[in-house]
Amino acid sequence: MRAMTTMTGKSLRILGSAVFMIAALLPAAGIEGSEPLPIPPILEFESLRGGTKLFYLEADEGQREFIPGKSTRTLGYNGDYLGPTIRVRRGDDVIVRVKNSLRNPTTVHWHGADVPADSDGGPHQGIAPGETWDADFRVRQQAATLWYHPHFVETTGEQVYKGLAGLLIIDDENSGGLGLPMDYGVDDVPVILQERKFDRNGRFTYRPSMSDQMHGYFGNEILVNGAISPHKDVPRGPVRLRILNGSNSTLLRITFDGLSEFHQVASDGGFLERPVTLTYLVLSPGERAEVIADFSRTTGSSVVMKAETNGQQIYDAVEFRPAGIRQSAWEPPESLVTVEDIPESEASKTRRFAMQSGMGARMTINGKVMDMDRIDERLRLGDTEIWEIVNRDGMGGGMMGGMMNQPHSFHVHAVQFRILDINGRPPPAQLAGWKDTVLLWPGDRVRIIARYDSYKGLYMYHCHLLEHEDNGMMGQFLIE
Ligand SMILES: [Cu+2]
Repeated sequence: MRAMTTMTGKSLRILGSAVFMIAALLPAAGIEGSEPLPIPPILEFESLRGGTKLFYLEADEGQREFIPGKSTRTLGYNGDYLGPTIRVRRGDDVIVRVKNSLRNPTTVHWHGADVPADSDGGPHQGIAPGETWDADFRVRQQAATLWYHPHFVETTGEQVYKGLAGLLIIDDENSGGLGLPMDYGVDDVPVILQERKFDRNGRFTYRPSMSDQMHGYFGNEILVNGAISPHKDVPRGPVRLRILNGSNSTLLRITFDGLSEFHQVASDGGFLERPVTLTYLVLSPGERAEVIADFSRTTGSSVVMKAETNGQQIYDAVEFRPAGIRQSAWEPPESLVTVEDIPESEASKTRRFAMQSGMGARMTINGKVMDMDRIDERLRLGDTEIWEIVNRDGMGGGMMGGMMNQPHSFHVHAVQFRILDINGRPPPAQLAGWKDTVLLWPGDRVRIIARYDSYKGLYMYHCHLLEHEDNGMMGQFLIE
């Protein structure tokens, strides 16, 4: 609970981004006695004949002392908590060989990746305990910060919660030449944020009550790459942070105490057209953002990344300690990439998806809970479609919908999409690039457009609040 402020007050539980209070009226005190920010290692690979890169992942049980003197039972890939960073280039042929050493079935899903359906790692690619599964794909998409995590039926929340997640970073021919920091672990730093609940004995408790299943499982600490309030020594210059909200259901509003602004350069699926200057950043579960924090602009010895939750907690997530020669102020490049528009006129169809709490703790899309044996939507390979998503758990939803003011986070497999509009208005610049997950505040209506032109096969769309996903807020689409 150290370095955390708990706020209460029902009046704050109101709609939209106003659920986040203005963070950081506290002084930028350093975090005393903290451990260094762990950096997930880059996973080594074997080169096969023909150049295919073969990576090995093993999901296993472990334990870690997140809280000194208290041992926590965890799950991890190739280690006790989280997993290594898998780093590949556009054009690579990749096999990831996954061994399941857990006691339960699992899968590994490549969130945001353009991969064949049978390598997607969705609920149909279950790996039984003791078994091994190969994901086999060619990297065809642009540079981006993606991630991987389990996606088995109804146990995704628990397995991710206990530690199964890692980053998948894609480089391409453009990404090295943009003048962005790219020294991994030094000035190009992964930041995996996960709100977690520890009990008095330091154990992860994952026993969602009915209310937790409806609203999401929140916590009392935030882990950053698996550490509580760690610190990171950084150069006194621009530092790129690859931020993932890896929480189960917690929305995060991120600010920097000691830096009045920062620059977002990439969203879920890759670079934005040009850097966007921000004072805060909101990420729902599953979303990523790459930002440049320019530590040449701070005179102090410490900048604290604050993470404020929609459960009204404010955490000191990580303390950055700039050191060394002050570099000149970072000049954002005029442009990063060209983000090609998908014209609405190209769309052959508009589909509608209503996200809504159902009976009990069941969660629905278009009134249905997930059924492995039901195909919800059939698409034609090569088609462009507009999907209109509405969060009915808002004001004015009637008896069923109006009871809850519940955000949702809509994720589509197989594609990166563009947001056409949010409640009829064009998205803000930081949401105008490639996305695979979009936050819907209560009552929101969001239209997205995508080309379903990669592979035939069965893929998922779902709420990325994992308690909602596990309780049925998921559907299947077949590209044929
Ligand atoms: Cu949801």
